[in-house]
Amino acid sequence: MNALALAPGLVHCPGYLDRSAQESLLDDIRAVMRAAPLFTPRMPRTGKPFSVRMTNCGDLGWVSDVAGYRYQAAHPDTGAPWPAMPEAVRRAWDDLAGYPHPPEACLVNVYGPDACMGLHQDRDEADLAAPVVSLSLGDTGLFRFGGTTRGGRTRSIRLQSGDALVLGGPSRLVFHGIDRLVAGTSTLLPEGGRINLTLRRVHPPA
Ligand code: MD3
Ligand code: FE
Repeated sequence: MNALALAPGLVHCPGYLDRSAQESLLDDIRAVMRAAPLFTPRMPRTGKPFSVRMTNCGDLGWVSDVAGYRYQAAHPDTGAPWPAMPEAVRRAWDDLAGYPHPPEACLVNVYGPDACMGLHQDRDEADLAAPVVSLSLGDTGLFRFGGTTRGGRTRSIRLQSGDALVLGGPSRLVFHGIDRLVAGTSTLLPEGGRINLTLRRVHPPA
């Protein structure tokens, strides 16, 4: 496996999933989206919608609405439990996370051609000892990351279809986001756009 350490605890694995593994994972995620339809998250307080739509699989899902950000066991619109995490998602965690407990949540972010995600930290998880593992499908996303305080210098890399990213240790709390997509860079999604999965541990192990 090709693994590039971009910062302590931040590892980029370009081409982690080959084309057939991407197609198979996409089938799994389409089934997740049928069971748990995409929802539009909103900013706490203001209610401003995100440009990215989301769903989840696994025991817990990340949601955001006017009341705040949180993990919960039920879909915010249907009230149904989240569908199970596909086997391939679990395998990627076991392969990449280096953490001896299974992921509890897999957030699925769906980007249309003009969607982006502003710089933020992921700190809604009580278990910050576990890494976050990200898998990218579809058009290339320009991923920006900085340090653990806002306003420092940042770097940017291209996340292509099939790439994995592991964010752990000193990089677990770095500021990061997606500036934009690069249209026409993948044929995986016929309609264009990008899907990103983030595999997360929420609670410290019992
Ligand atoms: C660095 N997603 O869902 S994935 C997110 O491509 C999120 O949809 C982006 O940021 C996306 O919160 C970026 C890469 C990523 C994911 C989680 C991280 C980077 C991270 C958690 C901590 C530090
Ligand atoms: Fe994030």
